[in-house]
Amino acid sequence: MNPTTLDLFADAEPVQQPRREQIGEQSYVLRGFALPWLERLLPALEAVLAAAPFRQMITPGGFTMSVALSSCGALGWTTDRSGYRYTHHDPQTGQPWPDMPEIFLQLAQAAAQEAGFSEFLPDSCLINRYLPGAKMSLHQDKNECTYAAPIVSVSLGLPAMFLFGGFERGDKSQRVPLLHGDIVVWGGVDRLRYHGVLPIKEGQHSLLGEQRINFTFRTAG
Ligand code: MD3
Ligand code: FE
Repeated sequence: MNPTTLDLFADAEPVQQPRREQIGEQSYVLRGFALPWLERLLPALEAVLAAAPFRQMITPGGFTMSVALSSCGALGWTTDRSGYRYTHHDPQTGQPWPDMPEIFLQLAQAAAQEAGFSEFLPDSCLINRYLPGAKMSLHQDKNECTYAAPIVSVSLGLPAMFLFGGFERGDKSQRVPLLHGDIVVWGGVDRLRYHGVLPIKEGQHSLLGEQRINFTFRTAG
């Protein structure tokens, strides 16, 4: 055979995306990072949701959020007519939010480490559920007591188009597709960037059906 026509890649795998994409000075997408954890993550999620079911909350402006929420950990993010805040108790049950499962904490810390944040100790995990059509408008996360800690977000189920903006509402946003198993870590100088999620498109995910679930780990207290 003529060595110049030898196809070295004839039976190789297709080229993979880099495992870690940098989307900001201190922001990284870790593609597929959560996939090996799912077998342990999903049963823990079921247990949290049995104690604190998804519910739609009302914004201070009187609108019902399209995203349904739950939380685990010492603090849970809530909103009602009187404002956005973190609480120790689930306003719907009057009970403390469910403990953060050990496997949630381990995953969040492993992801933070991968992005250069080695001391991450989240006390809150907000669980967002998006059905097709649900969205999250451009906003900043400003209810936490410290901005020194990063935020870790885990995407499961249907894909989403994440908007990663600047420091003012009107700044241009970059669009970042987030797929099942992707984790994003934001910290440092990127912590107060505006961000949002475009309306989720109709679809069926093989494991989670017609929904997207996002975990957002934060140090809130
Ligand atoms: C980027 N959730 O719950 S991931 C939220 O996919 C929220 O459910 C989205 O925004 C979701 O507040 C986006 C989380 C996220 C959180 C904080 C950020 C992304 C961020 C702070 C700065 C930049
Ligand atoms: Fe946010």
